[in-house]
Amino acid sequence: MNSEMQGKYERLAATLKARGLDVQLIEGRLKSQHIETPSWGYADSGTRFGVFPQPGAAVTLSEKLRDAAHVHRMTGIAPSVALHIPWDMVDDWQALRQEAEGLGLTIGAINPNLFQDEAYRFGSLAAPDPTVRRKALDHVAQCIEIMKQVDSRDLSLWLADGTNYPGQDDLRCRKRRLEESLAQIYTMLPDDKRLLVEYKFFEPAFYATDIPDWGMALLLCNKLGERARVLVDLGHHAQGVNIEQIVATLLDEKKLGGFHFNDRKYADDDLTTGSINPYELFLVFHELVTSELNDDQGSQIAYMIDQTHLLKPRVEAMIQSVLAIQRAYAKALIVDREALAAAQADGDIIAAEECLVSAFNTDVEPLLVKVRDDLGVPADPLQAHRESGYQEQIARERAGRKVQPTLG
Ligand code: AFD
Ligand code: MN
Ligand code: MN
Repeated sequence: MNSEMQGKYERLAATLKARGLDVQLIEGRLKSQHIETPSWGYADSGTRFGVFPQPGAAVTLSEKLRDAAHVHRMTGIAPSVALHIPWDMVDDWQALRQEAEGLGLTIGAINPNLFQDEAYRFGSLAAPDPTVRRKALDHVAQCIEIMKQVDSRDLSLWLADGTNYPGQDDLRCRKRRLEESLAQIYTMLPDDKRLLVEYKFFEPAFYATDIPDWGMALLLCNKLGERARVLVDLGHHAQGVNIEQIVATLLDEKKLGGFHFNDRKYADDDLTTGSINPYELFLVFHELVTSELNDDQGSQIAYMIDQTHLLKPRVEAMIQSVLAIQRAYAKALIVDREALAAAQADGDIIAAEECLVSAFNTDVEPLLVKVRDDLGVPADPLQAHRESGYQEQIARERAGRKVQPTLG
C-alpha cells in the first residue's frame, strides 16, 4: 500500500474505531468473503435480438475455469464457479475437479437447464405432459449425480415454466404438478446438499410464471424441508419491489439460500452488479450484515453472480461485479449500529437514515486496499487486470472460432 493510501487507511480506521467498530473484525470478514462467478458469464451469450461474439470469449469449460481463476487471482474473493448443465458437460468429473483445484478454484452450484430443450415448450417440472416432467426429473437426477462427483453443495434451480395466455393451462394443476416434481427432487437430494429455488416474475413466460415471486418460492421450500431455500436474483423483481425487505424476511425465516447478483434498469437485464442501483445493493448487504452479527447464517448463504455481458469485455465486467459486491459489503460493515439502534428507539428518522447514508457515502477503498494487501492481490484489481495482458492473451489464443452461444 503506498504512503498516501496508508494515510487514508489510518484515518479511516481511526474514524471507525471512534465509532466503536472493531476494524480487525471487519477486515477479517472482508477477507473471508466468498463470491461465486458463473461459468456462463465468460462465454458468448446474448438476447433474443442477437448475440455479439467477443474476441477471447470462453467456449470450453477449461477456458471458463481459466477466466474465473484469473478473476480470483485479481480479487482474492472469487474462489468458486457455478456450472450450467449441459453447457458445461464433461466426460470426466474427477479430472474437471482436479483441473479446477489446480487453478485454485472449487466447483460451486450446479444449474440444471430445464428451459432450452424443445420438449420444455409448455414447461418442465410443471408441464401437463407427464413424459416431459419425467424427462426434466431425469435431467435433475443427472445433475445431482454430478454434484456428488464434484462435491457441490447447492442445486440451483430456475424454471422458465409458466403460461403465455389466460386459459392455456389450469394454474392450480400446474402448482400441484410442480410441487409433486419438487418433492421427487428433494427425495433424490443427498443429506449434505441443498435445493435453491429461484423465482422470476416474468420471462420467458409472459402471462403466468409458475414460480413468480419470493412468496411462491418460500411456500414451495417450506413444503419440501429444511434444505430447500430461496434464491434471490436481483433482476427478477418488478419495478420498485423492495428487495432488501424480501431479504430481511427470508433471513428471519432462515430460508435465504443465496443470491444471483446483477443489476437492472427495467427487467432481468443481467447488467453489471452495482452499475445501476448501488444503494439498493448496499441496503441488501445491510440486512445480510445485521443477520451475520445476530445469528450468523452467513456461511449458509451462497453469494453468486448471474450476469451475461453483451457489450462489456466479460472478464473485466466480472471483476467489476466482484468489486461492487465487496464494496457494498464493506459499507454495510461500517454502519454505526449503536447510533442506528438509538435513533430508531428515539423515532429519529433523519438520524437513523443518516447512519446508513453516511456509511454508504464513505470511501471504503483504503480498507479494501488493506484487505487486498493482506490477501496478496493487487490493490486495484481492475487496473491490474487491464495491465496484465490477460485479455489480449485470450483473444489471441481463442481467435477465429465460430461457436453457438449458450444463452439466446
Ligand atoms: C437466466 C434466468 C435465471 C437463471 C439464469 C441461469 O433468468 O436468472 O438463474 O439464466 O440459468 O438468467
Ligand atoms: Mn439467476
Ligand atoms: Mn435471470
